[in-house]
Amino acid sequence: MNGHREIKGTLDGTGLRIGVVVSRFNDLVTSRLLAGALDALERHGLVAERITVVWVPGSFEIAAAARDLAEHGGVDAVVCLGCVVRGETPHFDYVAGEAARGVAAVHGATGVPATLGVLTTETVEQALDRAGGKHGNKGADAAVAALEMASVLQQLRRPRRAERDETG
Ligand code: INI
Repeated sequence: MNGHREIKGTLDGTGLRIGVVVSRFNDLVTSRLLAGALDALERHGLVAERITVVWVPGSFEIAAAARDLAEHGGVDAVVCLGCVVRGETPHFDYVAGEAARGVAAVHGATGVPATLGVLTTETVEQALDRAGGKHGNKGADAAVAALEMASVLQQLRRPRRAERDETG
């Protein structure tokens, strides 16, 4: 069918500003998620000067920093990186749940999209597999998703051509 409006994000990071919030807890894993995210951003046209990296103590704190960065940091999207390992804490469900809920709420509160690169695994080994190991790098995936969402939202906020023509 023709004539419908279709919006697709590009992955072109040229001109965008991106924030990255990364948790120090399990930094063996999260430093690899960060490396993957930075590599992906730079491969998609972001220059280092347009990337802000914020370290926080643990995944529980990610959303608070992400929200402030979204509100005051002048960024087009925020990438959230952390690692919660079930075996390490009886608080797994709280920490992982609050991290995901908090990150999801960033866009509603600020209008800036935030993507979730917080691993939730049974073991550190499973996490390492997803931080540049045999299952890819979820930090890179979250970074690319942030570029796509920044582009989608930019397009949604641009008036449609017909509306622009009507209003001159
Ligand atoms: N934080 C994590 O990011 N991952 C974990 O696995 C974890 N464990 O196991 O407890 C963890 N805890 C710290 C938490 O995120 C907060 O920093 C802490 O509770 C202080 O608010």
